[in-house]
Amino acid sequence: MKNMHLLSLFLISLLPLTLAQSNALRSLPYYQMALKTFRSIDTNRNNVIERNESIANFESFKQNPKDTEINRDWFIRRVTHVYGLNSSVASSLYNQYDQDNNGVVNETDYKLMYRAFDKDRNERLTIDEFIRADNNMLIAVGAPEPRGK
Ligand SMILES: [Ca+2]
Ligand SMILES: [Ca+2]
Ligand SMILES: [Ca+2]
Repeated sequence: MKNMHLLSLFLISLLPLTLAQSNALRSLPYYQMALKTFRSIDTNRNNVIERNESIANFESFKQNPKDTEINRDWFIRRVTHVYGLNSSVASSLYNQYDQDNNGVVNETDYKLMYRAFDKDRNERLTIDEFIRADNNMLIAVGAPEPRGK
């Protein structure tokens, strides 16, 4: 009985923490944009990006199924169209995606990004992990803050 009481105290004390965290998350400048990206990658809708979903996202981003990389021009076209970023910001974003700095974005870069985003290394990218990391990337490339957030 005493343990039950301790458990409920524990759960109650967690609640405000969770709410505070999500408020902090929502106040990030690119929250809506990052959430939109997260939803598009999380195809099984379990609020976690698994490694295979990240790879599937890479596959779907390529111009042609046979390509082994996402070429820069194609990336810029997609990103300017979907997110309304200008082409120089989109090009900088391509450089961010190119984690091993070899000039092209391929599956290796997606694996490195997955590892970098997965702060607690549990092979699951939560909304929290993804949105924070995606925000840092958008801040790094100087993306204009979306209006009317
Ligand atoms: Ca998922
Ligand atoms: Ca690369
Ligand atoms: Ca994680």
